[in-house]
Amino acid sequence: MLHIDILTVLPDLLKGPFDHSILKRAQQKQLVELAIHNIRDFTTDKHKTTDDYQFGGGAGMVMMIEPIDNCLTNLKLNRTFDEVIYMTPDGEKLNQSIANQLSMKSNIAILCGHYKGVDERVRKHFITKEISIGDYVLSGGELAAAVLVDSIVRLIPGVISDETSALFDSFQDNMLAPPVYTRPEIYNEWQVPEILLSGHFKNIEEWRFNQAIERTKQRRPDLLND
Ligand code: 6GU
Repeated sequence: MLHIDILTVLPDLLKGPFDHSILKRAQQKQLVELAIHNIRDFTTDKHKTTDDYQFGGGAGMVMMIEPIDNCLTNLKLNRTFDEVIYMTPDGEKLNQSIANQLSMKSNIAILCGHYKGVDERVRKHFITKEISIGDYVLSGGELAAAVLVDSIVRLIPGVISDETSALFDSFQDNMLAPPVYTRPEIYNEWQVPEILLSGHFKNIEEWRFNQAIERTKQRRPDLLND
């Protein structure tokens, strides 16, 4: 079973996303174990300080190394991490391939950055992988970590009830997914494509494949070149 430890100064921000729908059921079915840890619990001073002014001056607080070291050291008593990931806008950009690889690991730790960032020595000595979720800046790594965890967990066999459905996701073959329709067949004179009602499974598959290629060509030609 995949076990994911998340280190954050804002644990409440992360509880919501993991407590609904697919992520909730995956935990109930014991296909994944998610544990959120408050870095503040691993401080040793009476003010429970997790960040401080940066050396050399400049605006913005920096997350201190000691509470993070204490938290990781404590977690390492129980497990050996395959990856210790730091969520940061200057990390490697998340894609389906990274999610696929991480879904096959056993133990992952995810450190959420906040404020101005984290003391560089944390990155140098504790972090094995740095991930960004795109070229824009978030206030902290928590929402990014929720995105990463969702992308990983839904790939674990058994998490999605229809076993094959994750295989047909957009990006899974470097291709976008084809359009989908449901009832009613006609709404405001807008018809569902005839072929989807035909019952010819082979023709439907072919139509979906062609639609996927067309959509990818139109919207994300860069994917076809990879
Ligand atoms: Cl991982 N963190 C923050 N703070 N901003 C981001 C990000 C991560 N990925 C994209 N923007």
